[in-house]
Formats: sequence, C-alpha cells, structure tokens
Amino acid sequence: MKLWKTAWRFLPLSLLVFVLTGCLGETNLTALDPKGPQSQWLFDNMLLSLYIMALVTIVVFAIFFIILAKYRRAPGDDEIPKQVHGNTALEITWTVIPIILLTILAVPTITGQFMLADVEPDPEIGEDTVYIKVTGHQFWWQFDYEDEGFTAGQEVYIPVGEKVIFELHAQDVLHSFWVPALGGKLDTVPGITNHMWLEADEPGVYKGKCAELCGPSHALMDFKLIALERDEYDAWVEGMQAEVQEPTEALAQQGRDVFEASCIGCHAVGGMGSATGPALSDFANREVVAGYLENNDENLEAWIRDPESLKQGNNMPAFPDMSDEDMEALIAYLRSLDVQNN
Ligand code: HEC
Ligand SMILES: [Cu+2]
Repeated sequence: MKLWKTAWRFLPLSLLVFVLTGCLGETNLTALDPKGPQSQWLFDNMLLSLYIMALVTIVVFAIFFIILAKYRRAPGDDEIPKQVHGNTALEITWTVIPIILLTILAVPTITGQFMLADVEPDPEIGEDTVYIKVTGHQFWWQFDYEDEGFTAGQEVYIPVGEKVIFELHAQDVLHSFWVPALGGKLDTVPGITNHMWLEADEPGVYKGKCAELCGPSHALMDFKLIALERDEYDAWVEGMQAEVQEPTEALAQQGRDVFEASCIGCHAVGGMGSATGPALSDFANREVVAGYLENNDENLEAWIRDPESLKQGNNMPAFPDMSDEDMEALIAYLRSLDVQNN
C-alpha cells in the first residue's frame, strides 16, 4: 500500500509532461507533427514499431496475468507441481513470432534508409534542385548558396514541395543539423562532408536546432528554415543577389559608416559571407537576434554591447563603449538591411 501512496505523488508530475509537450507543438520543434515526406516516413515508421511493441506488451502481460491467476497456489496446497523441461511447439512459436514481427519492421526500415540516403537531385526538378552548403559554428549557422552567389546567416530559405539538398560542414566542433518537423538529424563534422535532403509540404517557418552538445551555448544554437512558394523563393534569391541599396535615411547612412569601421570584417552584407560571423544581408527580416532573442532595438543594443552575457562562449567581441549616437545609427542601418528593397 505504501507503494501506491508514493506512486500517487508522481501523478501531478506525470500530468505536467502532457502540458509541457503541448508547448512544443506550438513551436513546431517536434518530430510528432510531420510536415514533409521525410519526417512523415520517420513518423509512420515510429508508429509501426510502437504498435508492434504495444501488441507484444499486451499479449505478454495478458498471458502473464492469466497464468498468475489460474495457476497460483491454492491455500493449504503444499504439493510441488509436476516439473517439465522443454516444449518444442512453444519454443518454435516464440521464435517464429519475433522473426515475423522483425521482418515486418525491417522491410520499411531498409527501403526507407535508401530513400533517406538518396541525395541525388530530384529527377523532376533536375538542375533547378536547390543545393545549400551548411556550416555549423559555435553557435550559429552559415548557409552558402554557392551557385546563386550569396550567403545567408541563421535563416535558411527553401522552395516548398521540392527536394532540397544540404551539404554539411563544421567549422570548429561537432554540431548536428536538425529541423524536426521536416526530417532526421545529421552531424556536421570538421573535415568531413555529409549530405542530406529535406522537403517541406507547406510554406511555413520551421524551427531548427543544433542537436549535438557543442559548448556552453549549445542550447541556444537555434535557426529557422523558411519554406516559400517557388515564385516567392525566386524573388528572395533575386533580392539576395541584387546590389545592396544605399540606405535612404541619413541616420542609417551614418550607421553604415560605424558598421564599416567595426563590424564588416566579420559580417557580410550582400554576396558571399565568411566563416567569422553570420551574414547580415537580410537582417531586417530576421525574427530573432543570435538565434533566440526577439529582434527588437533593446535586444539588439544589449547584444552588441555585451554578447557574452546573452550567449556564453560565442565568438562576437563586445562593444561596451560605443556612444549612444553611434549605437542608434548602427541599429537604424541594421534595420535597413532588407533584401526586398534591393
Ligand atoms: C570578430 C568578429 C565579429 C565582429 C567584429 C562583430 N561580430 Fe557580430 N557576430 C559575430 C559572431 C561570431 C556572431 C554569432 C554569434 C552567435 O550567435 O553565436 C555575431 C552575431 C551578430 C548578430 C546576430 C546575428 C543574427 O543573425 O542573429 C548581430 C546583429 C551582430 N553580430 C552585429 C554586429 C555588429 C553591429 C558589429 C559591429 C559593431 C559586430 N557584430 C561585430 C562576430 C563578430
Ligand atoms: Cu552546435
């Protein structure tokens, strides 16, 4: 009875699990609400193994409890039952059933492995298949569109309904590229090139995360995958390729001078970026700063003045002594970096 009392104490905690998993659903950082053919396959396969497991559990426990009830020792019965050794029919039964169950699991698993590993261009799209080079850094993501001639930082854009191929690299330590709503994860490894593909069924913003412990701010190494209809995607690409426009506002022009003096060595605006910091070509459209802070002026200033306090161990230097005037101008300039204006 004491056991039951203890068990009841855990009830609120177990109910909390349901509430908390509900929060995950809202952000689409979950593999349980698939939004692409790859994640759908993973989900279906997971359900299949879950059903098989449930079936085995139910049957085994049913037999267990029936035997327990039916053959338990009656009060006053001191006789030892007849002892038996080996039963060929039973042995064959409990060998053959698992073989059948494992075969049912093996067929989709093995065919699925080939599907997942197929990083050839989509035959229907051919040369237009989008190819993106991903580099994991402590603690941010670089997305090079080499064929198109530009780099995006922290946010990767893809066309909807098309297989997109990702070439994975790491700059410093192991990271892992993962967009749970669209597919499985794959490590980015220094010195090794990995390939994977993803496809989104519907337009949307899909949350991504580094899934490999890579340092103190590993948990903040978030990114977004933005799936757009093909024409909108093409328009974004054109914007990224176009000549960067002069800022029109005087304040932003002043901010550009501050940027060119202190920041441009690490942050590209337009064209190909570098490995030292995320390209900021389309910064005005970023939902977040540094992967997780809401993109507002207050957070932006806090970030520039002291990045370490917001993301421990990251590689951006602090600018604590920047004058308020320069800061205001700089922020106005960063707000003007919008490829839709290019
Ligand atoms: C030595 C290289 C370096 C310099 C110089 C530098 N940064 Fe950074 N910056 C980084 C790195 C690295 C990150 C990524 C940090 C992370 O998220 O781990 C970053 C991130 C950022 C971000 C967030 C980007 C995003 O996509 O969310 C902003 C904004 C930014 N820097 C602005 C500036 C400004 C403004 C200056 C100049 C005053 C500056 N940086 C100078 C390296 C640098
Ligand atoms: Cu990482």
